[in-house]
Amino acid sequence: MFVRELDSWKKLEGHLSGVGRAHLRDLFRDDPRRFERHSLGLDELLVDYSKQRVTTETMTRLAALARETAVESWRDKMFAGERINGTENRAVMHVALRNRSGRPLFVDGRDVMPDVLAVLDHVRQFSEAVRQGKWTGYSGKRITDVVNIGIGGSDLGPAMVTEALTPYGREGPRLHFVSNVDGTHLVETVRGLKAETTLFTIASKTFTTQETMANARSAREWFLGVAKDPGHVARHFVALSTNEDEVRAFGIAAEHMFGFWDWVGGRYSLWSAIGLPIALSIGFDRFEQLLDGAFAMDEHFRSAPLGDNIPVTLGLLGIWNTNFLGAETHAVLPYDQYLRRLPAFLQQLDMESNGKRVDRAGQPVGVSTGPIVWGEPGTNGQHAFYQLIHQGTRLVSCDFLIAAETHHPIGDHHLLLIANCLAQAEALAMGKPAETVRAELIEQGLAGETLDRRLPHKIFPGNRPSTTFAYRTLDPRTLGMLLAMYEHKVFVMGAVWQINSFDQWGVELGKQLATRIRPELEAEGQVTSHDGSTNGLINFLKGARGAGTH
Ligand code: G6Q
Repeated sequence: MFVRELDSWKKLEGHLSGVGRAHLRDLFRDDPRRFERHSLGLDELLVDYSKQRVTTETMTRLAALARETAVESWRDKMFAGERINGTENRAVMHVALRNRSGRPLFVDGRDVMPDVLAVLDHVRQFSEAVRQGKWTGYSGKRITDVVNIGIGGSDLGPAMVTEALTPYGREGPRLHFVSNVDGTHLVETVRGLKAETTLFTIASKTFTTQETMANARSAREWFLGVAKDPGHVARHFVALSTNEDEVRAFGIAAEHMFGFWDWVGGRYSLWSAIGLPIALSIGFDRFEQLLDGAFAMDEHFRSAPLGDNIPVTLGLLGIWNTNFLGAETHAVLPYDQYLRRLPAFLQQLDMESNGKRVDRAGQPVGVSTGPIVWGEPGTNGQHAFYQLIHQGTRLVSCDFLIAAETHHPIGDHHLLLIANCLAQAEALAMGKPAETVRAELIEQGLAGETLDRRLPHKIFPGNRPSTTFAYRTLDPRTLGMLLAMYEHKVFVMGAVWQINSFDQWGVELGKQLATRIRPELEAEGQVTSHDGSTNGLINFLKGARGAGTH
């Protein structure tokens, strides 16, 4: 049944006309306990969603939607290793990668935990050997720099996490990430690095991704340009992959491969061997703390009742904002410089998972699905795009993230950071009504027509929904909790829309398209095999790069 035809959906539409008129100002005024009622906690994480445009009744009705779309049963299927990724006929078991309970988890009747633990042990041994200087480069010197070559899911997670946990990575090697096939990325990254002290981790689930393989080949060439002896490659190149044959064909021996499995989706893979760069950076014990945090969130997601369940609540609020209040985009606003790459990571997680137009049965979903996710750290964004969120014509839902304690307590910076974060969320919710603006303008000495002309420009309508995530400090465990929370939020939204959040045919298309044009760029003569625009562009670029056909 189409989601919009469900009884609970229709009831939410009816409910909207009442609550849609309510302003957050009034909701807070009318309910002094609104914060307690609409905030949730887990360990050191506080999730305040009282600035979302909901009432207790909205939440009850949203929970009814979750029940009618069988969110809990889909969640249980995921944990039970069922092949819920229907179009690829795969299980979705990233939760096994951080299953710290000692309980078995099964895919096709086989406990996957022994394999998971064996790879974790391999990651531990290798990361410790590199960090302790026992694994050296070909000249016997310790590894000082690690360059991860991977793209998409094989890049964004480790890149974001290692940056987020920079304070924990000071004793490890320096980490670098090369993803773009644009040669600039590799060249600028290895500039200044020494081949004898650089380790490359080639991260690719398939080990066939065009960009990654091109970068890996060029990295090997750069390395051999200095090291000369191909025998040295073994100490400087390791693979993180599911594809042993391709890894061997590239010249990396099986013992230098860190494996994972088809039930780990790329964008959910930072907990797997793809996390090796994280362990190299912060050390294995802290990598385990990251897993512990994710596991705590998994347990909560699995067991907390719908109304107290953080990922379920966030997912349902996402549905409410997207489908009922009409928000088309969702801004991720970490007030934490170390979370600079979180918006990019969540952009992939959310948009690749829920950017789908048909449901599991292949029928058009009939309602808007995954929002456009974007963002920047605060306070930078305040001096740029917040204007549109405050006074533009679109509704943008926002996530604010803020730590109570900073890693760098200099001056009163952190108090300023907290103050800005809270002030923005408050202003977005409460706005500034005409009466307040009028009083301010009068106080500034304005009157009559001048005042009237100025007034509308200075009104802030408010009623902009946001959730604030507050935590003690950004440590590995808290980051693990936050990331697992977002993974499950995306899961819940996909389950409500009845879509497959775990395939990515749009990405696969991208992997095929360029292979056709690539040879045409070098072929003699004008290209005529595409549409007029593509032909024109190909022929212009061929001409401009001296291929002599334009
Ligand atoms: C993630 C996507 C995609 C993928 C990259 C890299 O969920 O499938 O971003 O991670 O295309 O793929 P490989 O790891 O196979 O190189």
